[in-house]
Amino acid sequence: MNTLTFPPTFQWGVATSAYQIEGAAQEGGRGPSIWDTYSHIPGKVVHGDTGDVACDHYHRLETDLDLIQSLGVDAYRFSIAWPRVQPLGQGAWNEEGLAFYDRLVDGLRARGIAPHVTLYHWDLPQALQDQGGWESRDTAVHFAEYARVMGLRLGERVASICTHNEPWCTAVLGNEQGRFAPGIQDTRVMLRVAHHLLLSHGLALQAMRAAGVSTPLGIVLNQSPATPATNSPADRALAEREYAQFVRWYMDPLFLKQYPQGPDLPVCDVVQAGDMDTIAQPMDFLGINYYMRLWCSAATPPLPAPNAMGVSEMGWEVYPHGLYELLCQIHRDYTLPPIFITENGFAGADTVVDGRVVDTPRIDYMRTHLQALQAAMAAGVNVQGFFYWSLMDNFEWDSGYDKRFGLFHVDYATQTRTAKDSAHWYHGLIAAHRHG
Ligand code: IFM
Repeated sequence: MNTLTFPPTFQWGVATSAYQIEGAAQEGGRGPSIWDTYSHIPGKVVHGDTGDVACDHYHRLETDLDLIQSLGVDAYRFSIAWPRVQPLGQGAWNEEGLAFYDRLVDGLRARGIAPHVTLYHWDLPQALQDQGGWESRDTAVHFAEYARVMGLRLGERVASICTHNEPWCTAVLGNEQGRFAPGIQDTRVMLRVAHHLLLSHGLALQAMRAAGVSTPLGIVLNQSPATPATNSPADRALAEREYAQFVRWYMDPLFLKQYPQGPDLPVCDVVQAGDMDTIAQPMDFLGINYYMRLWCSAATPPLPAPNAMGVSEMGWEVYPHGLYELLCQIHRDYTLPPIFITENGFAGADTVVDGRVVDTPRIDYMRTHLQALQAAMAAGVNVQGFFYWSLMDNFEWDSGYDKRFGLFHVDYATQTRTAKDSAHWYHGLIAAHRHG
């Protein structure tokens, strides 16, 4: 641990999202989201799991706030369920839902923890999906109004507001691969969705700023460097293409006002005059979620990744150096605002034995990724904080409750939270920084 030294102003945090922890899916006036619909379709989620109850966080807010505080973190990143505050995604607001987030924000502040808000972590109101979802430009307009209202309601009490979490996942997993809600498999739709997500981000920043919201505003992107499996032209071309579709498809519009272009790259058919200017609003911060690299082999069958440092329960290669590579690359390619690592985490086969969860691989994952982060900062990348994903085990989308990312183990039968060894390790790391 003593090899990890971060500046005294560095923000240590943990992250969650609404659908993954809240539960209370039909309570407090909440409307249905696309994940309620999707998770209830047989065969879509492992074991037929849904977010109906999840971690029951909605009912356990106060004790969960104490849990967060027990880690000694500076910051907590959470998302607002749009259908909880505006059940149809347009029109009437739900005061009971708004009051829940008031309590969350005020409870964090009372404990000395800075709230970091995400407006969209994939739970689109079903009523908007019924009108075309993100394929429709109107959804971007509704999102900007939602952002304006939330910015006015919470802005003065929170440390940051980010528009979208991982738009690549919404676009590609939800609308091209059909693995996530709403379960569409159509590349043309995916491209339209990606564009309207980016447009909605720009419109939301404009709307919040025009309303006088002075909170730091940004977006969160999942990013990975792309490694060609060999030095062959085919592998290198594949790596370039995958990087363009995964990273540059979002970064270039946001920072260079254009989509990547090339013979192998698709073209989006809904871009209107002025859209790229709208998308490229100045940002106060950029959130990066890093889990693994893109391993690119054009061979049939593909050459396997080396997996020298193992794989997580998700089957994801553990590759901490990729965080360093990625941060240095985007630092070279763009003029960036301050960066936060808004997610980084490990899914392990965690079990409680005699009240303890020994999760050494997670501690190794955190330590090695923080070392890579430290190296990137030493190389000049401006990173101001790190949020571990996740505070506690939760609903891992199409993997249901099978995959455990948390610092706290959750027994879903009893809703008992148990601190894993990694929670104690993280607490110690933060305390060591605090006390110099
Ligand atoms: O659980 C997800 C989260 O919702 C978004 N980023 C990746 C995490 C792990 O898959």
